[in-house]
Amino acid sequence: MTERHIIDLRSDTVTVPSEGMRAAMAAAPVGDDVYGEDPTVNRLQQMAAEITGKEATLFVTSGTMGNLVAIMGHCQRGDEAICGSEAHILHYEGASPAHVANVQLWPVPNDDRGGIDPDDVRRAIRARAPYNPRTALLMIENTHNRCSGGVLTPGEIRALAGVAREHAVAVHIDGARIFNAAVALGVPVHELVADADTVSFCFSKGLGAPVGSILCGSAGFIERARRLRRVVGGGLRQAGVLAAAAIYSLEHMVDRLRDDHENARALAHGLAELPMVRIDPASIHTNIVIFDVPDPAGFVRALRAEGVLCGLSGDRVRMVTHYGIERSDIDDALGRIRAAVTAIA
Ligand code: TLP
Repeated sequence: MTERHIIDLRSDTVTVPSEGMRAAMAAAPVGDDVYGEDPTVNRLQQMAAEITGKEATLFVTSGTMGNLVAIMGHCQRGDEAICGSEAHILHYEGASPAHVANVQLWPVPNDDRGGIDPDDVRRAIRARAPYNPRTALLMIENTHNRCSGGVLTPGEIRALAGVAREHAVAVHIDGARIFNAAVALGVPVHELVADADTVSFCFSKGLGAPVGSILCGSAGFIERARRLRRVVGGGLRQAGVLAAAAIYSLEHMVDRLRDDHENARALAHGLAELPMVRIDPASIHTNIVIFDVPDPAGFVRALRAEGVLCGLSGDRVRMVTHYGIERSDIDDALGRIRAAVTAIA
């Protein structure tokens, strides 16, 4: 019997670099980036500035480092940062704000798409008093990981940023998957981030690079961030080999995110037809498919036995489409999931 191939839907982080990307990495001119002398890193940072419309940018190792350096740059020790109740920074970054930055997170409710009610932000901003924490930062996530890859529009972001601005609170966007949002809305990234002081986004998710994220903001902020990146061990030397993969991803991997979104929708429609799965396919706009089943951990185990890998998002099941997953894999996966569901039932 021939082995069935594994269909890995755990995350878009599992992508491996394509031949073209590897060739670009091998050919990259490099220098010491701690001295600011890596030409490929400098080129990437320039490209990211143009894409986001921010003055300056800084290549960092990961989305987690991008968010942490942003928090350290915007907040003093003992300050508070408001985030959504489902935010990645709150659930999955090792409590880095508390652990490293000595910043307290204050969650406000996320709706099903990852949206936040501006009135909740207004209520969460502390009055100035010697006994209150100082609210220094509002963090917005777009697309929203735990909220089914939900997309926030420029108007929604403007409304949230407007409340922050009234109270001199800075705004950071965790835009790990900002290109998914841009492609889903048909809006350029710079419009999505225009109202934020800083944004970080990742090359190592849907864009398919092996490593890397970038933090974007004003020239003064990025100058401070460069020092803070050093503090957390993120000052890399000949990082151009990594930046080359990131440049390649910006040049070749953005438009194909559309395929991931279509595959996610097809997956959601197929799942909706299965007994015991609860999902509204209309709620899927990007590449993250989250749904309810009676026994999520058992479901993930049963699918693993069928060669379909997926994971949990809280107490729900998560599947993510990405480079390397074709429409035929979705059809194949749905067949295997159907078999697993039938066996469980
Ligand atoms: N998300 C990962 C896991 O950590 C859950 C995934 O598989 O989706 N912000 C957002 C919105 C993210 O989804 C992630 C990674 C990060 C930040 C952190 O990025 P990395 O993993 O590069 O530190």
